[in-house]
Amino acid sequence: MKRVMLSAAIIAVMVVIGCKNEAKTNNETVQTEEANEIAMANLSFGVRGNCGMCESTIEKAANGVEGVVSAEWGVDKKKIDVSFDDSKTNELAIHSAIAAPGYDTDKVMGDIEAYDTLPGCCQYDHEMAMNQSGEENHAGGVSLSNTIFQ
Ligand SMILES: [Cu+2]
Repeated sequence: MKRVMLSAAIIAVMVVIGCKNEAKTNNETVQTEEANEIAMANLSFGVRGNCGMCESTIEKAANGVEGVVSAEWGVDKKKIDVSFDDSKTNELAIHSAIAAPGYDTDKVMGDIEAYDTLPGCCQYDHEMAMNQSGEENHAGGVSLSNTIFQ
């Protein structure tokens, strides 16, 4: 009879330890998910370009950066909206990726040799105002609105 009691006690202890371990694992999983959400950043900045072909080149360049989740460039405002995982890449890497095929951003000048090989219709004016609000604003020119938020 004593042996049976002892066995029951050992089983009870093991069950308690088992539950504690399980609870701990669940907490760790939740923390990892929170960390992933915090790492997402949104960014908008000016990029010069003329047409739909420019749009696909600019967006392809931005999307080619590891960690970029989405990139949308608008021909009217000369502005790109990018969502990215800021644990994998950063603002300057995205600007540089767009500059590589020849496009000016408001932080990095487009590669000059790449610009020269762009189709004629895509060889935008280097004086073009970028990151436009959509309203006429010749006096203001470039306005920086690089807000990174979660
Ligand atoms: Cu173009």
